[in-house]
Amino acid sequence: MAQIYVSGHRNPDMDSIASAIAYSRLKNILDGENQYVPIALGPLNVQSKAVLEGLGIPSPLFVKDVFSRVCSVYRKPTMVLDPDDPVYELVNMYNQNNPSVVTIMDGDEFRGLLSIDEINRYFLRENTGQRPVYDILLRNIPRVIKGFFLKKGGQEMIHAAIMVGAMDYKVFCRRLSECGTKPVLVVGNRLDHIKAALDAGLPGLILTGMSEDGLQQIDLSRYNGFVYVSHEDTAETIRLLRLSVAVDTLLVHKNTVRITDDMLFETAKGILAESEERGLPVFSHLTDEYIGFITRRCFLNMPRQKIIMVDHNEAMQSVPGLEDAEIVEILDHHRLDAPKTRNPISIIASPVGSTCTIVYDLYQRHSADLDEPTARLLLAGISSDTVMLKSPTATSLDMHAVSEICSAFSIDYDAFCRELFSNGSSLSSLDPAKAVSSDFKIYSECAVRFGIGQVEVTTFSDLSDVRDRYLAALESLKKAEKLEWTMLLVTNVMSEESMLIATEYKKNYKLLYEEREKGVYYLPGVLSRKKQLLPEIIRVLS
Ligand SMILES: [Mn+2]
Repeated sequence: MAQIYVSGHRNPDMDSIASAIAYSRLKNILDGENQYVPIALGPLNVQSKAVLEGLGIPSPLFVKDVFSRVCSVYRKPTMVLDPDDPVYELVNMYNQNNPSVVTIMDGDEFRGLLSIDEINRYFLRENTGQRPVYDILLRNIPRVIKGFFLKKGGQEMIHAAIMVGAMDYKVFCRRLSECGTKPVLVVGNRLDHIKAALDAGLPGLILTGMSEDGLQQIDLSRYNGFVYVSHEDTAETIRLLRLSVAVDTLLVHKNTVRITDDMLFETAKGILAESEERGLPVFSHLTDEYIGFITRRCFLNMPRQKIIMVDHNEAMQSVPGLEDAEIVEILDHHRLDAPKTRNPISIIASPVGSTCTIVYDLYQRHSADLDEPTARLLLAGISSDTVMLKSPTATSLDMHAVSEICSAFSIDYDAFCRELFSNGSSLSSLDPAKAVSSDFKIYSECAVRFGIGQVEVTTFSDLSDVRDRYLAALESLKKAEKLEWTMLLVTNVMSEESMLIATEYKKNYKLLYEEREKGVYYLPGVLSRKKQLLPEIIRVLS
């Protein structure tokens, strides 16, 4: 079951929030195979918050971006060994499961990753010319070689070479005396050799093919090393002894870049490509704990977050990381400037007053059950986007949806709108920075990047007093977003007209509107940013 995000635009307004929630609900009714989750790309505006609270509908999930990250591709460790475990077990894991890497954990502490490369290196190291020396961990011997300890000396770990006592007694004694570091001796039922080895103080003896009688005759009273009785023959005993070495000795610690689960897919892929390792460990960016590893196989396909765009279709107004995501559907009432998609998708775009009208229409078309909270939510979205159906963007379809919802749930539309716009305020009651940015849209036209915010008020009376503060807020937003022009459409929902506060734009231009004072224009009858203001701005730019 895939999780599919249903997302409105950045700086979400009532229509974006309402259509994302209501459309997710419809999709979940129609499609049981996937899970549709409404998301918000920023904090809700006052109106949306009040409507959701009033209807008892939870706020959408806040999502910062949809970049693909390591967290969706790393692999949890299933093959784990303790640093003391014998190489024998590691080799068995490879024979049975051929894992890409095996994790070495000392309790909760991450020690390293081992791959077939380290096993190869271990056996190659044995053939570098000199007699190899091993770290023999005594407690591993019975785990690997069938047999028992006749005596355990004081040392748990012995650093020694391995020697076989198969030669003639005299040759053997000479060899022993010539040895630099004393070896661990593997020897059969040869009592003279055994006695010489005990006297020479070798660190340990492994006896093969011993008779009961022979064992009785060995005097260990003055010997401090270990004696192990193997049930295997000499060749097999030596082979297994080399495999009893702890995996810890195979770990070579290098300073590699730390991979965390929040790292971007492409970044981690690049690091792994540069590295000579088969796998790199992954740590939680929150707790710093080891959580798994990445291998090259993790990066064959980038997992893409599936997303339905509602109430917008332009990448610039959409969730950051959209380029990593898979757009599966678009539901919108704006001009079309959608990103290229990889697969065929469904687009429902219609020049109606609100995306919620399209969602309402889809509920009708699918005869899906529309419950009262969702119906009221759609009504709020339509009324907000069309300014109570007064905006020139409002169509007969919007009006039809409103009248059907109102009659189905006996809603007094005037009272509904009065409550919906009761948060409408005056400019001086708002924080300029917030008012300018809360419903702010960025456009790119004629190679000019500019942005227009919109705010609804119930009076213009205080505009002159606060003009400078709003212009300053627009200037800093212009800088922060690296734009060439920023403006705020201040819409009076009562008198159905707007004022535009605009920063200076470099070229000589002349807006069709009357400039009432420096940077403030009067826009009679203008309620819609996209349908009325935007065409005029584009005209000026082109
Ligand atoms: Mn809309």
